[in-house]
Amino acid sequence: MKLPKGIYGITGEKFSRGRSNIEVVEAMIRGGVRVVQYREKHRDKSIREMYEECRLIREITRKHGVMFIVNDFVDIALLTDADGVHVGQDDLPLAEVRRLVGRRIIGVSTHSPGQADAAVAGGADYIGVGPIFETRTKEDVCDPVGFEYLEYAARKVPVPFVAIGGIKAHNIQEVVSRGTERVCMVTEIVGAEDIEGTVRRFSEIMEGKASA
Ligand code: TZP
Ligand code: MG
Repeated sequence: MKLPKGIYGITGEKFSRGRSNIEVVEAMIRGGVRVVQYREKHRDKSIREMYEECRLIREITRKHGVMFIVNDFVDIALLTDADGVHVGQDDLPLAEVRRLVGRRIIGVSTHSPGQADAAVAGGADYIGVGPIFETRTKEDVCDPVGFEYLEYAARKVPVPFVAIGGIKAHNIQEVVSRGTERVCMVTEIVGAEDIEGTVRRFSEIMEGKASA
């Protein structure tokens, strides 16, 4: 299974204006996302709650043929039969994650060409590239990586990559024009009043059917 092109949907309940992760996922799918990542950094949410949410999201995504990826929690990914997991540079080492998940998809967040090369050599199925712009959505985020790294990813990285971090309506075109086929936005989508319409519009921009 290969990471689909287009908008990569990701949860972020803290930014979703009181709507649950489940409601947000349903709206994103109606808007046309082909992949959903469960990302939950709430310290007040129990593992049990996250597991139950993932079970539901797995059911919903499966019904619609949408890929489902779990951030950080390899155990929850396996128990809910997710299609894959996403890990950062400070999470479990890629080789160990591979031992646990077998043939499932592994995505790795990267912030430099060196990290991209290491992730590819280590068997990552796709990489995250970012933050492209400044963002306050993620705690302890590094400085923006700049277009140079984005262009490196577009030209040299042999696995799919998804651009992330501070991407909005006013700058998505700039990201797409540098060879990006997959884009992830957290606040711009989960915080939108009309999530479904927003995803549809960004998908059209990515397909070149609309301009921002
Ligand atoms: N990884 C790098 S930046 C980021 C993550 C999870 C947050 C992106 O959020 P936003 O709201 O799209 O800037
Ligand atoms: Mg992580």
